[in-house]
Amino acid sequence: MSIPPVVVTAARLGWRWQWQRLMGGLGPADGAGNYIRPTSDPLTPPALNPEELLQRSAGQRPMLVIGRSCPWAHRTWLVHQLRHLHDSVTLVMARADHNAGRWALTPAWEECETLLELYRHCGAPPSYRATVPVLVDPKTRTLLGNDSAPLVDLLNRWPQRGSAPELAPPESTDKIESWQQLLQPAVNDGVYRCGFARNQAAYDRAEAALFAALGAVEQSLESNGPWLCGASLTLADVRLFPTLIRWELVYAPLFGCSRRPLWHYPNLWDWRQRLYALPGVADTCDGDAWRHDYFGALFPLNPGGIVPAGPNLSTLVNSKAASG
Ligand SMILES: N[C@@H](CCC(=O)N[C@@H](CS)C(=O)NCC(=O)O)C(=O)O
Repeated sequence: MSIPPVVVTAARLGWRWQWQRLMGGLGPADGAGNYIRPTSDPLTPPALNPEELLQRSAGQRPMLVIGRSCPWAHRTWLVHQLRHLHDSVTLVMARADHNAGRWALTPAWEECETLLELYRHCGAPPSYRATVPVLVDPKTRTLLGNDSAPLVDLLNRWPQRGSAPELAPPESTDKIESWQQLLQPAVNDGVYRCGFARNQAAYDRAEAALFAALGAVEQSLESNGPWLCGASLTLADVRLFPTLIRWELVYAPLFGCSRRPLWHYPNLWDWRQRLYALPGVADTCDGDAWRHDYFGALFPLNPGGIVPAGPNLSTLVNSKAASG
């Protein structure tokens, strides 16, 4: 027996109403349906420098709390790896607890079993969002910063033993900043603006800005590569990589970033392979964790909870781009 059209229409309207409410749980939107990333007051003093911080904590190592699937945390993890900070900054991996919708700490730190408890323990105001990445001074129990863009800059200046690449050489500072101004809203946040858009027009705006920015990156790499700022790897590359390495696994299938596959951008494709091949970078990439956390946790985008089986990251980073 077929369902009467009026029942189908009512069910659709009811689901749509419910969906808008569920999407509100993922993040706020403006009146036109554009996703607006929630912000918290910055924790970081404006002129934070490693020497001052080390002095404050009597030389005790700070703790960098990250989560495997979070692209913002991934940026800080990359700098930790590339700058060989293993002996100077302790890395703590939080686990995404899908049912509770929060980050869990296993083992607990100072009896804090969740990131939220850690934030409160370190004096964050009750309304403060507990996000990764966060840099913590365990000696004074204070939060030193929880915004990935300035945190990578701070970690790049953190004293370490031995040689490591300088990711923000003075001659590239302006270029790094101008990439940040373009890519943070259009690409890093842009994929979320596509995925969390509340209507078609909001999605269309975000999607157009996203692919225009990818086009600009492709052109720049072609004329001035092999890295975003020219001859050497910088923080601009580090900030972009976590978004593009998740592309085929989560952003294209789940957030609708699928107008053109990345292999249609041969310079971008090679850039991603090159960065992935740098020592320590592959260790920061866990495709299974990304898939499980995104498809498992973002209920309004994937109510059935089914996690796709592929693609396998290794097949992507080891294959050639299409020509043309
Ligand atoms: N401003 C932050 C954003 C970090 C962020 O949104 N992290 C997400 C994970 S990808 C988070 O921890 N969300 C938890 C929440 O909002 O409660 C940055 O760039 O570091």
